[in-house]
Amino acid sequence: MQKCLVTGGAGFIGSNLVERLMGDGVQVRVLDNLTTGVLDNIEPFLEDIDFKQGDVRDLDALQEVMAGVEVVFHQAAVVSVPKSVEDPIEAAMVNDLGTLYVLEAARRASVRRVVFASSCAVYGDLPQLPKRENMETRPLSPYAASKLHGETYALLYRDLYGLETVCLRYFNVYGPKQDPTSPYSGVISIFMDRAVRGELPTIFGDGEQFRDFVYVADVVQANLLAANRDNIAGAVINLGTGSSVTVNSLWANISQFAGVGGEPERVEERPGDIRESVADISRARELLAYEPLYSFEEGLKLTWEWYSSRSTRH
Ligand code: UD2
Repeated sequence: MQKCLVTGGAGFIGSNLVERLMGDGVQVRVLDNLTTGVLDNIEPFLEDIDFKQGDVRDLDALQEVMAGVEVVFHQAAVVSVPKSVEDPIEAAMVNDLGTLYVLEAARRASVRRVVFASSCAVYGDLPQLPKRENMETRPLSPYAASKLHGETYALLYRDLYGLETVCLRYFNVYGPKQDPTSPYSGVISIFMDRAVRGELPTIFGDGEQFRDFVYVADVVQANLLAANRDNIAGAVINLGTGSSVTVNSLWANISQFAGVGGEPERVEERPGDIRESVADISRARELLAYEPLYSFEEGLKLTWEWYSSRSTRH
């Protein structure tokens, strides 16, 4: 891969991807409208990447940044489920139409492959576990619907136009650069942020609900594999670790790093919360030769180091 484009490259996952691509010597372009992404995330690379502030709803801007690009990593999106419920039109404009524009600009620019950031949200709360890609989908939010629509378009572009597309269904991604400031931020970023201040978190429900938490460097690794492996065009692939951790044990781990004692506040279960989620990652193993490289303990330790160093800088 010589030249690539990362949409949403100033966001949490996008900026981690940019960092790795730069380390690998790839020429990187970033398109980000800086709505949720921040330049701070890519500040060390700004001189060496081709950064354009722009929106995926702008086909002209997309065509401009797509010229000469071999691979597109499409990470830009309205990433908040509750925001998508508040404003489903905006979510559809950015996530549905924006993805269609990205695919169309890629087709026009003869891009080789587009890797699309989809989500485990497409499964909804159907009870079967672990989640496998051939299971029924049931989006419960405009966000989830938009990710499923993005997958549909990606497959369509492969079938109609021969554009190689690969969809990765991210489970609960965590790690450095995840923004903890919104009430809907990822639980690990919120717990870390509390812990560095010596504060206790709030746990919704009994805390025995569990998630498949995947460290961002493994998500980056999988994106690179998805960009480079042969014969995977048209694939939809779960991206998790295959194991799960409860919210209670998550806090137990973080409170140990932080040396924060005491009982977290416990409140009612969050409405609409999914009780249990874990990925079957056989397909990722088979098609991508993907193997998570970071255990939960390692990922959590690296994440803790990042949040604690950030708090001393600010
Ligand atoms: C994740 C994704 C979301 C969507 C969804 C699909 C993130 C940040 N969100 O939502 O985009 O794809 O999966 O199912 O990855 N919790 C607490 N206290 C807190 C915050 C959270 O107890 O202060 C609990 C929460 O009730 C939930 C768990 O932690 O049971 C995980 O919450 P989350 O918001 O990090 O992620 P999730 O799985 O709801």
